[in-house]
Amino acid sequence: MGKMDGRVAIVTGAAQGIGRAVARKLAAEGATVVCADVNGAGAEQAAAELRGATALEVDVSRPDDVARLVEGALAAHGKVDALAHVAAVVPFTPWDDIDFDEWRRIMSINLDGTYLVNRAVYGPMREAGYGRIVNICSNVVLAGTPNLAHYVASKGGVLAFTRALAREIGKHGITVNAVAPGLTASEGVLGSPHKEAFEFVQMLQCIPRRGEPADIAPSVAFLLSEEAGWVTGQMLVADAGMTHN
Ligand code: 4PL
Repeated sequence: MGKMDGRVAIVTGAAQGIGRAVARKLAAEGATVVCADVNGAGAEQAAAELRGATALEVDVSRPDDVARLVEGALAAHGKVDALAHVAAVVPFTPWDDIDFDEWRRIMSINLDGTYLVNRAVYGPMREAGYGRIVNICSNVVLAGTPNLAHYVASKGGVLAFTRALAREIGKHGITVNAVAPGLTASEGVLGSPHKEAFEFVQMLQCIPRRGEPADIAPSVAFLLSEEAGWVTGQMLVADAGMTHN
């Protein structure tokens, strides 16, 4: 018996990192998972290891792709109960190098993507009178971490949007929450200069070890479960106590 038994969940960014760990956790809790990622082959691989899961190649910054995602989920599984919106890019760009193209690139994927995917699942969730949405934020909105001002701005947008949307659609039985990880050993982070920050970040955590994607997934699963229905518009910080909000 799992907390997601009988539920259909879309996970964006499911090919790697936190998204992949969330897809595994939701499947382990009984969900039928739709694995979406801009890396279509990676999404297929993620789905292949999960019973009943399907995969779709989706660029969350493209309205047509996102429409196809929700249509595909409905065609394959008949409903969308839950969304874990994890897809995002984690840049490492010193302030001197953030030109407008780089700013727009991050906003387009991280913030426009959040709007598009939340907007697209809203239709079927409203019709069903039930929905659970979790958007992945980051504790950088509390810490002001350097070398990613555009990313910090995009995640600040994700947090404020999550709160605002929760207020509007709670009356339809839909909750909207954010999970804010700290520095996590995802493929994206490990392939960037952020990996040099683990030692420093561990000094700030209450629990002094490297955060892994599997450390984040249970918080997402809780907020996507039916029993979390009295919690909405909140940010759950899963960062080993590095920050407080
Ligand atoms: C504490 O989300 O939360 C670096 C890079 N350090 O992306 C993050 C911390 C990074 C973070 C993050």
